[in-house]
Amino acid sequence: MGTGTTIEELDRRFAIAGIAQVMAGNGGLPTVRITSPAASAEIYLHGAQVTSWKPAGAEEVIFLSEHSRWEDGHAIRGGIPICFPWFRAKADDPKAPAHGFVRTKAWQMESITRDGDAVTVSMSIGSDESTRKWWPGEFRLVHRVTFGTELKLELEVTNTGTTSLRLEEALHTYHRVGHVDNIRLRGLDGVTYLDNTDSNREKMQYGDVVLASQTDSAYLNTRHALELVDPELRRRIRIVKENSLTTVVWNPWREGAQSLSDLGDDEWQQMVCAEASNILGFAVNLAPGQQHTMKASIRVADL
Ligand code: TA6
Repeated sequence: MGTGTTIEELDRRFAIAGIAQVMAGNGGLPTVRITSPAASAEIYLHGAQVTSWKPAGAEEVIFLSEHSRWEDGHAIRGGIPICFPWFRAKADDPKAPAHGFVRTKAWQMESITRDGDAVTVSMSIGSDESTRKWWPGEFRLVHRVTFGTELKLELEVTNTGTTSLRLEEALHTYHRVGHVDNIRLRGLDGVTYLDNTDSNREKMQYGDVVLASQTDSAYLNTRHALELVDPELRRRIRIVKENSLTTVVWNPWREGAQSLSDLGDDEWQQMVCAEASNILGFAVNLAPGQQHTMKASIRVADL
């Protein structure tokens, strides 16, 4: 259903009584609010961005900044932004929006379905005049998210054109943590990474990732699952991914947070980004008509 559709029409068309409702969220932006026996959650049409997931009996898993902007043309700070079709700055065009153009605009609602207590929301976006301004690719992108005792994300891209595409992608997940000083990220031991805080120098990870300063690391050629161990929130977050060969770990720390107007000066302490992705030398090449789906799933367990 088109982006010009009113929230009332979207709700009439897609809502599932008592389980999933389309309503005006922050900034009046259309959002799907889910309240099922398995989880409560929220996903905005703006960027098809998950902004909350709380499995029954557990605390909020996703970090969302209280200083986020909620308007067309701007990215939501927190949640799970989708970076596509490039990551960070566009290599050949510094004026292009960071992390691509799909996180700053409204997607189309495709469907809301229920399977037991799990609810799946699908949204899509495709190439048009506004995307061709930055990138010639013809594409259709679908974000399919299942909210239940597990959070499952699928980012499916189809090359709808007649020429091959080379694209980068990331599910830029902001995890809410007790305190970033005390967490450990397992699953990257022995993996090579590029340190973006040190001129992308190539380094080797030894043991768990422990954050003690600004961190912006791209782990290369890794399919490994991650485990985020959080002693303060007494939980482990298991992140499993598919068709993803890079993992980015990011925290701006104090100094980086001060340069971000949409992140509170102390909020960096309650977040860490762990991003299933395909970036840099692991960008995806897609022939005409071809489709590629990157998947990630998140599960919470007690420590
Ligand atoms: O994922 C890490 C990163 O690429 C960092 O380089 C940093 O820029 C971060 O994303 C946030 O980017 P944003 O454009 O959302 O401010």
